[in-house]
Amino acid sequence: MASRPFIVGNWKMNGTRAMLSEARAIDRAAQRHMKVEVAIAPPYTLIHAVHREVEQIGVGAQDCHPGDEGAFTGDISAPMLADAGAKFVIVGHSERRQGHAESNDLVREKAQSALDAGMQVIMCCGEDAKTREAGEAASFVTKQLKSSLPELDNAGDILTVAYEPIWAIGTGNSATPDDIAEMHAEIRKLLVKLYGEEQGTGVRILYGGSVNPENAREILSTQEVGGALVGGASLTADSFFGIALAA
Ligand code: G2H
Repeated sequence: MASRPFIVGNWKMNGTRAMLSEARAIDRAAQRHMKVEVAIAPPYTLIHAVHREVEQIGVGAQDCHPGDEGAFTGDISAPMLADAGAKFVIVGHSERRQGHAESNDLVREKAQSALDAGMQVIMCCGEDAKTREAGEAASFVTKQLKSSLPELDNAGDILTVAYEPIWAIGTGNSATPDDIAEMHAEIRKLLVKLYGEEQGTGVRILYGGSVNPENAREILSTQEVGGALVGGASLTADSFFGIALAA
């Protein structure tokens, strides 16, 4: 089980081949800072090209279809992603759960499909502002995760959880260290309950939501934070590595 901080860039729907130079720069920086595990999830169209260009960093996808192949116009399956060079798949991001009405069941099927194709999974979870204001953030996230996570014998080796409060995503307002610590402790409790002490404690829990080079040190030194899932600030090597260096 890896214990290095894990810093993952989620490029979302950003990036053409012109961005390959940023991927190369991130890779060069990662080769100089081996104490941090670095990965990026570019859009589908760049996965293979990034995979071919980099040596050190991991390359993953932002989503996958739950099936292997078939008449699903516009979709991409997990085996196709693995074939393109992806080593992990992000599933259950709130921009998929909300914007594409993805249920917990569908997210779990996608996670299983990615694992069956030999990739790792980054499982996202997080509450919206209304749920937090109602004091129900912890129970919501626990239920969401419980229904989204697949059964696993070796969770510590193949699963990462990313806590991303929806109200913090792309807003510039990250959650406070206290809120993050409290939620990550709840998530850890659930992981140990589901997967047992050894495997449950081996799963890294990332924080995501407006992480940037300025707030990264405080967030990454918070209890039970094993790294960060970074959106906007992962689009240039300078800002992304500013975060990785804070780890
Ligand atoms: C949360 C995060 C990356 P940002 O979605 O997954 O995005 O860092 O832009 O808030």
